[in-house]
Amino acid sequence: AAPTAFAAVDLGATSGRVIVGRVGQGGLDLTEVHRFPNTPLRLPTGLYWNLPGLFQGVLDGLREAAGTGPVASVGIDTWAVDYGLLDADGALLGLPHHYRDDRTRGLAERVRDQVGARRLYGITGLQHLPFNTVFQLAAARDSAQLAAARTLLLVPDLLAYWLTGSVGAEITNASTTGLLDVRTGTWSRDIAAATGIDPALLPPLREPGTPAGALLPHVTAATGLAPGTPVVAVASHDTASAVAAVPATGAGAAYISCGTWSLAGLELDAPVLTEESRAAGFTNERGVDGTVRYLRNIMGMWLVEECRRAWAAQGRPVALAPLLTAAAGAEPLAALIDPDAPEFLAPDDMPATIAAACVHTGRRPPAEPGAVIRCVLDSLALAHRRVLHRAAELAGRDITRVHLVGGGSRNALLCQLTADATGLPVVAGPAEATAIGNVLLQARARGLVGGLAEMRQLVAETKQLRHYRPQGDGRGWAAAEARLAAGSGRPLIS
Ligand code: LRH
Repeated sequence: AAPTAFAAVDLGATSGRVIVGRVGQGGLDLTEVHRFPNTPLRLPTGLYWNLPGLFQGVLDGLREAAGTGPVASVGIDTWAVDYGLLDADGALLGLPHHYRDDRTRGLAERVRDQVGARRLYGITGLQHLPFNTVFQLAAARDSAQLAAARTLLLVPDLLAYWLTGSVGAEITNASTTGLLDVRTGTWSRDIAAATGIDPALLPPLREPGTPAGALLPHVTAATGLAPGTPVVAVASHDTASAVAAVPATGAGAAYISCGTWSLAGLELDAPVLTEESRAAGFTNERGVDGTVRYLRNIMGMWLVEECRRAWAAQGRPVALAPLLTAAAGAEPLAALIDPDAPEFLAPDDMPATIAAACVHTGRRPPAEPGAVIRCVLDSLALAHRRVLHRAAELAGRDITRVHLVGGGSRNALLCQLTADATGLPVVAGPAEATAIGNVLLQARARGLVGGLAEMRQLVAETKQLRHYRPQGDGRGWAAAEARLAAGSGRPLIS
């Protein structure tokens, strides 16, 4: 039989894409058919996603997908936590806020302390991040918008609703809201009550691989896809899709899903909800088949991208390849930052913010762009080391290798530095893990592939992976970590 084609919609913080994935006869083949920018909108009331614009990009991409031949189904994944609200008529009440909007700063800590940090963690298992949905809703508590709202839809569920008219909450992404009970996999009435959120806003949960409706007639007319084409709930949290496609076979694997964020951790079959784990800032998000993504968010390539954006505004050259060559030649471990310091979440001027952080920890700030990028990559590698070693301790696991997937896996310098810093071999790729996870969940819903292990085997067999061996004895990294912690005046991870 000919391979079956699936359309994967994958929206990231800076761009969206539609990919056609063909699965069959032991093959797995991806073609990007459309890519469009995702540019946040700054309005008087805050920072937003231009969701109607993104939806148009999705429709354009689906039309391209239809142009390649029959498409069996559509799946959607995006970044986590952000949502839109529907009124009683099913109309969207305003644009979704961007998670980097600053309206939850300070408030998130207050809500956490009111409800109780341990109680929140014991139920939701989530790393405290100021933008978790529960805190965004707390910031909207007295708004006219929330008063009119009847349904909350996370971004991929909202796009699926616009495509199908059908409403649901896919569970991997629901697990990032701070409103899901990670132990039972159901919405937590307890947390909703404690934070004053009406539980009626929260739609029925969907497991990845289950139906999410069929394309509406006006959508099939606009795209050329066949009438009744199903939308499948994939692992709609992009990180969940990426982890599902990590080509790990056997025990001992850790992963880093590296794009705008670096999500570093382990796949477990049960959450770790201890006080130590909470204090160390680990999250227990839900993965495919009830697995747990035990990881920590690390500020990832955002740091690099924001430097490039600032330099571009100054008319300086910002092509990535020459910057990485310059970074490779720059002095190692000269300047270091804690990438997770809150000032890096949404600064006006990233290079200046990095320089100020170096001064604060008593280091000479990097001057040239190459040195700035080296500072960022060294600091990310050090954060990978810190987080993976702590994850292994807290989960009682041994790590023997690191799978680095996502766009960051194309960055050979970052891969090598991560191997050196962690002292572990790094297997890099695939860069398009998220789209692959999206496609494979759809293929699985059709019975074309089996469980997670079989999906990963297929990725390992069909994708080109690169291997990085650790160099050096790691002593330089240990000393750098100690220096950074001393300069920061606080532990970098507890
Ligand atoms: C990565 C990601 C991450 C979330 C963040 C908001 O794209 O989904 O897993 O924490 O965006």
